[in-house]
Amino acid sequence: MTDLTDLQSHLLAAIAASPGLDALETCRVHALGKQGQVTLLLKTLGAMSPEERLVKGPPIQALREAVTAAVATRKAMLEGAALDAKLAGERVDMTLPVDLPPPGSIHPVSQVMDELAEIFADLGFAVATGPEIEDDWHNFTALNIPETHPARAMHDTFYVERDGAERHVLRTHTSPVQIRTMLQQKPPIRIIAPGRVYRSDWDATHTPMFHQIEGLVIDRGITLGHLKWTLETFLKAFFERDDIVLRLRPSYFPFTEPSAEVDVGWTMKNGRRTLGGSEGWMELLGSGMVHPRVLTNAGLDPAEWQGFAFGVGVDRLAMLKYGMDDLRPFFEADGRWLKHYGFSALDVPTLSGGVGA
Ligand code: 2U9
Repeated sequence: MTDLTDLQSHLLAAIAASPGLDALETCRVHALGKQGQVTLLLKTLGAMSPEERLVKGPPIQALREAVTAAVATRKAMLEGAALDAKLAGERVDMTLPVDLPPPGSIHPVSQVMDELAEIFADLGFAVATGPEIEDDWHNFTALNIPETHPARAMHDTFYVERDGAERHVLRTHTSPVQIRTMLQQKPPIRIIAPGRVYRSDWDATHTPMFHQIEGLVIDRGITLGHLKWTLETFLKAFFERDDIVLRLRPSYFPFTEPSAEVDVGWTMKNGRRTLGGSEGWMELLGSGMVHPRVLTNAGLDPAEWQGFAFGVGVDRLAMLKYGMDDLRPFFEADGRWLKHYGFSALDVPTLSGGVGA
């Protein structure tokens, strides 16, 4: 009996001290395996007389049960500890910063639009928007381009046909936004109208959809001088150079009178044409004083109110500022091009920090 008690203490101590599941299995085999110490004791029962077995059997069975229970308890404990260690190792620290760079970037057109909005906000201009599907009156007629006017041919228009409905167009310029603003708001008005416009044209310098920004100022006593100062101030801020020189050339647009095309001077620097100075000229904007008939169409008396307007391609501004020579990749959604020319979402243009990224 004392032998059995000693054996049980010895086995239970070894089981309780086994450091891992492998060591525990070794203990179990030593005690309960085919040649195990407890198994060999159980085998001795077969050779005993019934009387002797009645006396010696229960303590041996009790030993077997105690060892089996101790193995199960220790096993559950070791498995629980192993699971806890695994979970602790796999825990994700949500407070750690992600070290991958964000996969996207800001398209140059969006960046330039933001820069323009920032520059014109500083000059007191609000941003106005309007529909991209326009009716004929807002896109053409109100802007002094009636049905028979040859200027309609200047715009290769996409027409939108709808059964029974008045003919609509994909706006060919953002000018209808200014018409809508003048009809809704009393002067003085100072707005820019940025957005998508559509013309049926497709080559290295023309895409069927492109981006424009137009500006409109309506007030009393507005002159070409105000127009030139505004454009000069805007272009100096946009190209971040003080030596920007403008040249206004007489031109024709149906919605402005007089009309002027605006050239910007450039100089040769390291074999490249660089904006600034006046060695040569490149055409950049269209502009003029709002035509009296356009003012009348928008419900304003031209004897009281005058205004200037201008228009410029945003894609062209982006190409000039950021050195791209082909317009088509702007619209091809090529990740490599965007990676090269795109901007960080965190580089928000500000006048104090310089609008350019
Ligand atoms: C109203 C009155 C006048 C907007 C103007 C231009 C001249 C012009 C072109 C530049 C390059 C379009 O993107 S482009 O092809 N724009 O030349 N735009 S004046 O004049 C207006 C607009 C609205 C009510």
